[in-house]
Amino acid sequence: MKVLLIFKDSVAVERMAICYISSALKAAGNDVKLWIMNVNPPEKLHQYMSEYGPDIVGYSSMTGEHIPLVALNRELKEQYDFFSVFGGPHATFVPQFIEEEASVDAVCTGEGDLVFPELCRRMEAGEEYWLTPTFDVRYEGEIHRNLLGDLTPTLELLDDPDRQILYDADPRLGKLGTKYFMAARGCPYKCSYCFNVKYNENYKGKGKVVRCRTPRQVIDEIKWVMERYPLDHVSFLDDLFILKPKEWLVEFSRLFKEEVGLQWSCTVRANTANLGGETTISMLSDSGLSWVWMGVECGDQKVANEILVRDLTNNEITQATQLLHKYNVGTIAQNIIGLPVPNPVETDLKTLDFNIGLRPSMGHSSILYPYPGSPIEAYSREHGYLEGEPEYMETNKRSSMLKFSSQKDQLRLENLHKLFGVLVRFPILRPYTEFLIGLPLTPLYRAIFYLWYGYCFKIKLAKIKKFHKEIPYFTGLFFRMLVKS
Ligand code: B12
Ligand code: SF4
Repeated sequence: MKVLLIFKDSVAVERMAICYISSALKAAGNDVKLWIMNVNPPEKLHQYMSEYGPDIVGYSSMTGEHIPLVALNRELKEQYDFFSVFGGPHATFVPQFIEEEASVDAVCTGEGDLVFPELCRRMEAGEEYWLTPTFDVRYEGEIHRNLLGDLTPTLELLDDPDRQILYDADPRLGKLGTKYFMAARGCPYKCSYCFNVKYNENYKGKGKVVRCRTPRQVIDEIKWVMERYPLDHVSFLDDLFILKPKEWLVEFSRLFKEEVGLQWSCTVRANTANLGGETTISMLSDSGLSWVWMGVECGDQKVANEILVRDLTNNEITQATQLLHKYNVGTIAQNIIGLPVPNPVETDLKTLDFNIGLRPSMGHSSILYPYPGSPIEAYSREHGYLEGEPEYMETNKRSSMLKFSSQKDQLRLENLHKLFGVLVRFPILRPYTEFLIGLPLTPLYRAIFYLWYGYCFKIKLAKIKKFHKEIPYFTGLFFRMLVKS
């Protein structure tokens, strides 16, 4: 089968879904090509479609991105004959969008590595492809909803992700000094704003939640990249990197230090960092761990535990931060503002103050987006903060979609989000915060937000050697993000 994969915009981060899907399809004998919307002019896609003539076009999409991708699919369907499949988080959590969109032939409602090649095989063999597990398929005017297949039992089974297809489709991505990897999938925690709660519910009884690749596989993947592309910093996208068994971390640290020898970063949860204790953090630091993403989320402990279901105390977060800093591991404190509470800005200012006290290497905040299927979506609806069918934007870095009692709060929290990192870094500005966030200067603050973000990542934390060469790429991204809705 000839399969054309399409996604919207890499935003400087590897789309691992594309790499895994591509390698699985190729291993099963399919021909696979990739089109990234932001990389090429749209008119070229028509030439590409005519020349390549794909049997299947597969779109990978998060919520928000699905809007331009569905529009593109509609347009392509008018001119070409192919089978269209949507996968990724939007298809997983809102599979019913197939009902509203007649141009969509199938949606993949979970992991695609094993089932997408099976769908292709059945189509090619003339078998009942509309009954393929995990897919909802439109066939002869009817939508067949099939049960989820099992989770891939272990990631060791999967072929190395096909990174080449990504770097060929977007050569500038291949030239960036930071590259992203994934050593494991899954997280058992129940944070109410995270996709994992619903995901684990959907897959209950269908396999292990947390699955790892072996340290050897991960190191070989990194070395494959090092031999072909510039690489200064290795960043892990795992939901919770530090969740791995101690022996996995020991083996990985040894191999990483001996065979890679670069700086790396990953995700931790404050209590897990504590549980790993001094020996783990000191070992990881010695292997090159230079900074971590750590969820702080909300400085109001009651809101953090009752609404965000964090199951952590502020004290644990403080101890974890101190432990990491003691071993020279920097921290990016991740926070969520604009929560469904009666006094959102007051709560957010508590979060700001807690962050100022923590003194992380970078304070970062996101505006709460109650993604479909997440417990916080249900909570927001039940408590009158979310109504109707909200239009999800492609990025949650812009404004809140919750309904607050005061219009002024919308502006204030949008502005606080933009200035959050700068305020954490320069506490001298704290007394002026309420004044600054009340000013109608959001476009300026938005520019400050992205510049600060870029500076912290590229210069302060990741220490990219040839950053000057990346400036044109990030300038383009900066303007794309400014206008993104
Ligand atoms: C890395 C990452 C990013 C990266 C790369 C994006 C990506 N999708 O890969 C970046 C930094 C760009 C990113 C950005 C955002 N992200 Co993000 N991100 C992740 C993260 C941590 C890992 C993604 C990943 O590689 N997963 C591993 C792969 C293998 O799994 P997968 O993507 O689900 O793909 C499997 C299936 O879905 C399916 N599949 C996928 N595509 C296709 C296509 C076809 C045709 C088929 C058949 C199957 C299929 O098969 C794949 C293999 O099994 C996930 C959480 C997670 N663990 O998934 C959040 C996640 C995807 N992100 C999320 C969000 C909300 C965002 C942002 C919108 C947040 C923001 N701050 O604005 C932005 C969007 C930015 C923008 N567009 O401007 C949400 C999405 C929720 C939703 N309903 O869409 C997630 C689920 C986390 C969460 N908060 O719950 N993100
Ligand atoms: S710890 Fe992180 S990955 Fe796990 S459920 Fe909570 S937010 Fe999601």
